[in-house]
Amino acid sequence: MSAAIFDQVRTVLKAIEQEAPQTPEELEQFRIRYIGSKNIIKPLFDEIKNVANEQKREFGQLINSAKQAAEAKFNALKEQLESAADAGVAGNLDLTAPGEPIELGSRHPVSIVLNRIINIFERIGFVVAEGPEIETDWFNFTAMNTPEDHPARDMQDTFYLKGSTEMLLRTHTSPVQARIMTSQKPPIRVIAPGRVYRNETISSRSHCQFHQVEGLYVDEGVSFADLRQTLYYFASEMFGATKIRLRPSYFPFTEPSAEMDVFLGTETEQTYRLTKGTGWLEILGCGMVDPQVLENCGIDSKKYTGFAFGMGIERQALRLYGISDIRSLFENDVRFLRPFTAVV
Ligand code: 2NM
Repeated sequence: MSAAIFDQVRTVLKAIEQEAPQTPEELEQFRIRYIGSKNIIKPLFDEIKNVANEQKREFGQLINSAKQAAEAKFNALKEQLESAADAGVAGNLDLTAPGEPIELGSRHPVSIVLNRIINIFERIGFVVAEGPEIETDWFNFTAMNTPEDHPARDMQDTFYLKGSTEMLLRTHTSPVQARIMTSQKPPIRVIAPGRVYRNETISSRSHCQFHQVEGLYVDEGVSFADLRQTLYYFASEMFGATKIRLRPSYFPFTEPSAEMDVFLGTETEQTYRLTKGTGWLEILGCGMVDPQVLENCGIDSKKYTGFAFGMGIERQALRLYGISDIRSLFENDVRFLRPFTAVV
């Protein structure tokens, strides 16, 4: 009885040694037969109870050696087949084949316009300043002299963070200037470009997120004449304008406040349409920084004065490129955006 069982195991062992699977499919058959959950070695372990006591140890070792032989052979063959497969892939590669073409991107019209504006102001000593888009009520409104009951603070116009009356998405980039003024001493000459957020529910054409650039100059003796000359320089560089005009306006953070128009004339069809036949185009808002704003930010308003201005970028981009629908600036369809590459 015992001898027959021993022979049976030896036969299995010999079979394992003679097996020579060549393909992944054959190797899988090998695995199922000798290693898988229904392998043919497993039942042999049960035979141990039929083996004479003094031979049990030897029998156990014999079965284990069959089991180990199966596993060792499987692992070795598996590795061989895998490295052969890798070599096959490498062998099939045509290293001289032309590569996939890399498509070049292009600058977004908003970036092009923004970069031009920044560049114009950098040439006269302004430096770019940035700040967080999630702001506190204080930096966005209170520092900017916007009273508690001002309509801009309304939930209808401003996105507050969920459950908060204190944290909001900035509605302009003025909080960037407020942060600069509270942390630096004049002279301050900054230009603050960035994304701003307003809750515009009026129509599908109005957008809740757009880009703005604001400028600020604070020093001893900064005057309205400095404001006017700086903005004239900007208008001539940006639009080739030869004339500007300032019309009285109102902002909570400036006094006096003004709106600047540039003269483009009505010579061409485009300028006629753009200026509605008047030759004048409204570009930006500006003014002398309200002394209260300076004081709110810890700057002595008896010693220092400042001017500031701000404009929306999308609006300028639409005009400069004759784009008729603002939504095309947000859809990021490359077929629309690519033609602007040339204008960088
Ligand atoms: C505008 C118009 C007028 C402005 C004011 C300030 C600050 F921080 F100095 F008070 N920053 N930007 C300002 C002034 C912005 O945007 C139409």
